[in-house]
Amino acid sequence: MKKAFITGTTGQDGSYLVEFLLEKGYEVHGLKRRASSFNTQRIDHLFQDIHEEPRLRLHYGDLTDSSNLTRLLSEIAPDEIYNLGAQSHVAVSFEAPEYTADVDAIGTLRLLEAMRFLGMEKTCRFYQASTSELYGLVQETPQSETTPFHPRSPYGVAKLYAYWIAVNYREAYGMYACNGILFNHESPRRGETFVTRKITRGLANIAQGLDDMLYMGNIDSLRDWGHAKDYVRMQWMMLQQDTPEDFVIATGVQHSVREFITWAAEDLGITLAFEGKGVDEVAVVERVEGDDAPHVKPGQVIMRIDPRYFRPAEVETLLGDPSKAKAKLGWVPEITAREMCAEMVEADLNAARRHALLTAHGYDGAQGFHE
Ligand code: NDP
Ligand code: GDR
Repeated sequence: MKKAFITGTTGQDGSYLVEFLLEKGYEVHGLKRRASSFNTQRIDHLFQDIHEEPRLRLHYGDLTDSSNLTRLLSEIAPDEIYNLGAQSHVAVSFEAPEYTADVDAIGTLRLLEAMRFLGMEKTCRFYQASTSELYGLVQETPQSETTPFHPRSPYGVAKLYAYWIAVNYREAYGMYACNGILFNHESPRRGETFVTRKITRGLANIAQGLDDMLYMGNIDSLRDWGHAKDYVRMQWMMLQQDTPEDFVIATGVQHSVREFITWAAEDLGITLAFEGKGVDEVAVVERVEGDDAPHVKPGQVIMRIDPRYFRPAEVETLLGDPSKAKAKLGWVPEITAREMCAEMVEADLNAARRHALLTAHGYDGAQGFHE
């Protein structure tokens, strides 16, 4: 039985990767941060009784803690390491640049050094969660494995270090280390403050009368969105090759944030019109059909721009070229961005309905719901 060690197990990708590897028959060890409240919601459905030789085991730890990482690797002796753990929010990285660098850049070094210290260079394979944010101010379109990097945030810069240190350890010590340069990928498990989830959750709440306005940043921004489920499959495939290589993972199709808002509204039976320009742009309801949005009326403004969500330096456009992954690994994404949006809206609408029902019956205990 192969053993995998995953950092970021409790995040979006970690949760799908754990599911995927358990199905493949792996013994999976996940790093979990100590938190003052439960932080394992995304993997709770995978828990196995610790008294019955579970194939999923969680270990307390942190990417800022070298001795913890070294001890865990020594005890577990994994065949594969997936380094998905990160302070992954681009806007937050401007607020906490030093922490972001510590976790995202030096955290990667700590893992690679632990592998070297333990003599695991030839026995363990390493996957680094690299990102399209490396391209930042894009030098060519679409972006491929050979496009020059120009990161635009402390997050992007930290991930640039992580990218190169993985390449360096591959070249210097012959390690099987590779980078997946993944473009944005989403799902119903996406963190609530990333743009797609903010939109699907925000509009579902408005539809159910739990909120009345969605405040957005730069809705002209263009992204290449895929589904996290498709992308974790690729993370595993990258570690099963004869030689380690870096791959771009993307759909090759680009949409704007405004388009995503339009789709999510459509999935709730709401037709929107965008009026005004710049910070004065608003989304006005033109028509409402079906019974998913009983609290929304024609003429109502349900989205405004709030400059607080603008970033000090923005990545305006990203479009990936996944040709290498297609040619060498036979990988093609199965879920389109439009289909993914519908899945996310459905999940958020179900959650909003449950909360609306509880609230209507006097249970105002939908804690954290309006945060
Ligand atoms: P999430 O933000 O959903 O998950 C991040 C994970 O990292 C969480 O499990 C989090 O723990 C953990 N983490 C944060 N800080 C630390 C730390 N100091 N020590 C240990 N673990 C930590 O991200 P995603 O699942 O979306 O992304 C996975 C990886 O892929 C990240 O590295 C991200 O930067 C990268 N990436 C993501 C893309 C995307 O579009 N989703 C695209 C390209 C790259 P906790 O749950 O306790 O917060
Ligand atoms: P990104 O994702 O920065 O690309 O990083 P995010 O969903 O946060 O933003 C995408 C684009 O939407 C614009 N935007 C807003 N973003 C947020 N979060 N909130 C808003 O209100 C809003 N309004 C407009 C942003 O300015 C941006 O242009 C994600 C993360 O998962 C990274 O970890 C990963 O590396 C990259 O994707 C690829």
